Amino acid sequence: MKSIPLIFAWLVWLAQSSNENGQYLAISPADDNSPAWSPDGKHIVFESNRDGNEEIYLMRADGSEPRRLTNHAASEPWPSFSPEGKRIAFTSNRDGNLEIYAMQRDGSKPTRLTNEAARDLWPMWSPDGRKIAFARFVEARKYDICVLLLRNAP
Ligand SMILES: [Ca+2]
Ligand SMILES: [Ca+2]
Repeated sequence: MKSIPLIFAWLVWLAQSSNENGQYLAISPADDNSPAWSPDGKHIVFESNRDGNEEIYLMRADGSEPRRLTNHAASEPWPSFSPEGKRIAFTSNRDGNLEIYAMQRDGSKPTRLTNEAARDLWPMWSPDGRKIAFARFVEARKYDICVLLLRNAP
């Protein structure tokens, strides 16, 4: 039997296991984290360093068709879908400081939403699409929860 080239191995590695709480699918052995569902349940947005640098990816819920949405030397963790599924909020230090950004679901038009010296991270969209809650680092072991009111919300 021919061995599977490593570059494709993660695409076909779909382990299924179960315990008393249900079944889980381990979709990829790469260093992937920060998963979030699209509102229609068809996709999962997540963070991965599979290309050597933390970026945001979108894949179908079965792990197929992964697509990189960001391409920047900075770290880009914690993506979150807007409730209508058209935009994705995320965290990035691409401007030298952790800030909240949003982009279209195809990765286009990344826009910075915060501009504070404090570290701003972990955005979560409100169900009405008009606000984003996030955490702001204040000092060691202390974060605040902040809410951003979006100007161009639906
Ligand atoms: Ca990056
Ligand atoms: Ca900041």
